[in-house]
Amino acid sequence: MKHLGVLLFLLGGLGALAERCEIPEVDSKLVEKLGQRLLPWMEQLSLEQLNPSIYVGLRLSSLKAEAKEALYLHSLKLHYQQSLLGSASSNGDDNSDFQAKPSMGQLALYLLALRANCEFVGGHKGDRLVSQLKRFLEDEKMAIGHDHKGQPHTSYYQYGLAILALCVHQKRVHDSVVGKLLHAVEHDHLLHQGHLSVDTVAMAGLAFTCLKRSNLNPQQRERIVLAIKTVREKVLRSQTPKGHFGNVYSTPLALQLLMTSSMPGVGLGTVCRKARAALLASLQDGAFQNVLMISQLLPALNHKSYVDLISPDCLAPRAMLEAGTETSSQTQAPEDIRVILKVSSVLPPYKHSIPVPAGSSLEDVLKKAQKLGGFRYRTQASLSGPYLISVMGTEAGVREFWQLLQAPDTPLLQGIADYRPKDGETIELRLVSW
Ligand code: B12
Repeated sequence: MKHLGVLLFLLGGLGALAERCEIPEVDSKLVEKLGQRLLPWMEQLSLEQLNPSIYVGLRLSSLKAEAKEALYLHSLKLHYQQSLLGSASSNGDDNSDFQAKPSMGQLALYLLALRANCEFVGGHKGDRLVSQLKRFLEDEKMAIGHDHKGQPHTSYYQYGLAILALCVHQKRVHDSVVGKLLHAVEHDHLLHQGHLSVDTVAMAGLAFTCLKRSNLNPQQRERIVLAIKTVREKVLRSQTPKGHFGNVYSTPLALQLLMTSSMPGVGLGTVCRKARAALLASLQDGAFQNVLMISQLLPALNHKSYVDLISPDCLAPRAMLEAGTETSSQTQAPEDIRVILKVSSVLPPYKHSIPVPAGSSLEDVLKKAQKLGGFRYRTQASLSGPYLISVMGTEAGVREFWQLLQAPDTPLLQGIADYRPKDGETIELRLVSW
């Protein structure tokens, strides 16, 4: 009888484990390699290059870069405060200084970075930043409108990020602001081009989880609890046969969300281990070169999420990162390949075969095409790298973007700086709505 009791207790324990998204530790060498890719970026200290997501990712990881980390936060403070609180107009939507002024989402990430260093935003300057972020959200709320028919100027991703950032600083936003994100979840509005955006859903889930834990909007508690359940289910349903949630690059945020709490009856442990295996395979294939992506992945590999920034553990032991010795094995000059570049969204349509050295990025292809003549493009710096904003003089308008596709119809999962086309591949740039 006693043995049966022990057995049931053990089985119960195993059951509880299966309901948590706990993934076995990943080889520390692999994690270190990922961290090392962030180091060169931490030496770029101009406003355009600064990336608060890198700082957040590192602080929530198992790695540290002590002196560099401190200097990086210092530069973030200097540049973000200067550009946000400087004399220029403060609404940020004036085209002329839009690029220089951090957006709503960038300001939110900056606040997450402060919290990752166990600081609460405060003082006169801090209060002004908080007010600015709240104003951004109010503007977005207006853009969505009373009838919820409109769209935020930025995206629901940034809307969720901003609520999350204020929440981890224990700053309350009005119920009506939270209400817009709740409505979007309740009515399946978190879509890109008609498809569920797993990153956006995961970000909304992280924001709601923070609100639930901090109890900042008690009047909406029931709706928040239900929305968390909804988004978690959506993320689970997005798992591909390989194991990713959505695609490889939305898996880190999805895991962050699933790690925030247990979920009975869905075999969460098994689901997350499958995702981990898929991520490891992608890591081995070299899929994680982009620093923003690495910054979202490192916390998940360390069993952390942005919600942990409610009360971060700044004394947690982390391994010191040393600069890596990744060397390229290429000794001879690479041979040339040809990439066919196609733009059908303009008149006359453009289609040319562009010779570039093997291993070139799509950005190298665009540069070469421009140099050869007959092709023009422009990019804008973003935290994910160069974002293509204009092709052949045609700039993407409101809710439009220049989509990157592998012909005939497969959207690329990487940007122009990271994607490396193969010999004979056709890449199309297509102006689409989202
Ligand atoms: C919203 C969003 C979009 C919107 C952006 C417009 C808008 N007004 O917000 C739309 C739908 C247009 C879009 C387009 C693309 N996106 Co997108 N996008 C996102 C999302 C959900 C949030 C970005 C964000 O706001 N970040 C927060 C703010 C504070 O950071 P930011 O740098 O200031 O934000 C700007 C950039 O992120 C830029 N942007 C958006 N996507 C991408 C992708 C790349 C590669 C670059 C360089 C820039 C960029 O738009 C943001 C607003 O200005 C992320 C998800 C994630 N996990 O990060 C995916 C994400 C970054 N996108 C991704 C991809 C692949 C693309 C596309 C390349 C898809 C394609 N085949 O064309 C294109 C970009 C093509 C181009 N012209 O260069 C991937 C990138 C993966 C990677 N390896 O780096 C992500 C992670 C989604 C995913 N899981 O696949 N995207």
